[in-house]
Amino acid sequence: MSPFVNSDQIRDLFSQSMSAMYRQEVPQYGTLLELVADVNRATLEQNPELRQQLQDAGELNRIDVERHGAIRLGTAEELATMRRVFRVMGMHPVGYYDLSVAGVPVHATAFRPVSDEALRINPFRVFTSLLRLELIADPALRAQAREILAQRRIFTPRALELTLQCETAGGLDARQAAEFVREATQTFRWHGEATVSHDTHRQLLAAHRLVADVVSFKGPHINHLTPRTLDIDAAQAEMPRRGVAAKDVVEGPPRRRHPILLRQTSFKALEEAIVFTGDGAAGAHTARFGEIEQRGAALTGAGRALYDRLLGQVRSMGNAGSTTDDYEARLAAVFAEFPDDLDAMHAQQLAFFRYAVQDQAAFAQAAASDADFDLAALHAQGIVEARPIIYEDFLPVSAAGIFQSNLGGSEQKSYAANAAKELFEAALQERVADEIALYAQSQQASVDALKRAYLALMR
Ligand code: OOG
Ligand code: NI
Repeated sequence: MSPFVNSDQIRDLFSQSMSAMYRQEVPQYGTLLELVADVNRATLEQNPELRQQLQDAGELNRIDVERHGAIRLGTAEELATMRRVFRVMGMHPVGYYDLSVAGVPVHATAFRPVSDEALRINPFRVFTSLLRLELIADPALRAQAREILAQRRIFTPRALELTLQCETAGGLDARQAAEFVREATQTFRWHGEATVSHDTHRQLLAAHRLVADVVSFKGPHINHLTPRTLDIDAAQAEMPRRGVAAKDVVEGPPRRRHPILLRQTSFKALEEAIVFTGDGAAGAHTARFGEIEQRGAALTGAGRALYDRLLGQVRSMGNAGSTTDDYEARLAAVFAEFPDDLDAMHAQQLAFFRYAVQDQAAFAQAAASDADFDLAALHAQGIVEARPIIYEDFLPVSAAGIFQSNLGGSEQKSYAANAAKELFEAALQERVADEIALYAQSQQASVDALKRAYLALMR
C-alpha cells in the first residue's frame, strides 16, 4: 500500500477548506449555498428521472458542492509556482483564455483534474488569470506595479516546502497532506490591509480596476467560489427573494431541454473596507462575489463554432432600451438554430458523447452473431446509448458580463486584443492541455471499452 494520500483526496480537502474560509469571509456566500441546496432539493423532488441519472453517475451526494473558484496572479513566477502547488492536488492547466478581447488585461488557464475518475471524485478547479502588465499604457505606472509585485511572497514557506517534498518523494502522507491544505489555503485569504498607498491604489484603479485588484494586495485572494445548481433559472429567481443582489441575466446559452456548455449567474461584488499604507487611510475595494453554475454537454469544434456564431448574433442585435425579458427572448429565438435533441446533436457531431451498453442481452446477441463491431449500427438500434459528456471548462469571454459586472463601475476598456498563448506558457513553464482533445479522448475511451467488451463476447 502506498504511504501517500491520493492527490484527488488532497483536492477534496482543499475545496472544503476553501469553502469554509470563504463562507466566513463573505457571509452572503453562505446564503447562496443554502439557496442552491434548496433549489437542488426541489428540482430533484420534481424530477425523479434526473435523480436516477445522477444516482447512476454517482453524483447525487455532492450535487451542490463547489465546482470552481477564481484567482488573479501578478507575475510569471507566481504562476509557475501555482502550477506546482495545484499539481500536488491533481490539478493541471487546461485551456488558454485571452481576456483582452473582453477588455480585461489578463490571460488565463483553468487548473483542473483531467481524468474521468478524478473528475468524479471531486471536479474542483481554479480559473487562474495572469495580469498582463504590458497592457498598462503608462510606463511609469507599469514599472511601479512590477516593482510592487516583485516584493510580495504569496506562498507560506511551509507550503513551498511541502510542495517540494511531494515532488521529490512522489506524494504526501496524511499528516503532511492536512498541513499542506492548511498552508495552501492561506495564499487565497483576504487581506484587509493593502500593500499600497491610497494614491497608488487610485492610479492603479484608473489603469484598470483589475490591475488594482491584483497589485494592491499581499496575495491572490479567491474572488469567488461557485456551487453547481440543477436549475439556474430557479436559483436566479430566488436570489432577490433572499436579499441577494443578482446580476440581471444568466450568462451563456439559453435554457434548453438538453443543456450545453455552461450557464452562470452571480451576486454583485461587495464593497469592502481596506486600509492603505502610508497615512493608514481607509478606503474601499470591490472584488469578491458569489457565483452559481449549471453545466451541460461539451461541444465539439463544430458545436462550439455554432455556439459562438449564435451568441455573436445575439450580441450584435444590441441591448439598447431592452429589458431582461427581451434579451432572453432574443437569445432563445437565435438559438433555435442549435438542435435541442440528443439524436440531432449526435448525428451532426455537435457534442461529445460517452457510449454505454443500453441493452446487455441485445449487445451479447449482436456479438454472438459474429457481426463486426459497428458502433453506428448498435447505436441506431438502441443497443448502445450515447450520453453527453459534461463540459468541464469555462466561457469567460462569452460570459464577459461576469468579469465586468463584478469589477464595480461600468467602465469598458479596450485593448488591441491579442492572444499570447506562448508567453503564457513560458510563464507557466508548461504547455496547457487542449480541452477539445481531452473530450475527444474521453469519447474514444468509451468506444474502445465497448469494442473490447464486444470482442470478448464474440469468442
Ligand atoms: C474569473 C472569471 C472567470 C468564470 O466562471 O467564467 C470565471 C475572474 O473574475 O477572475 O470564474
Ligand atoms: Ni467563475
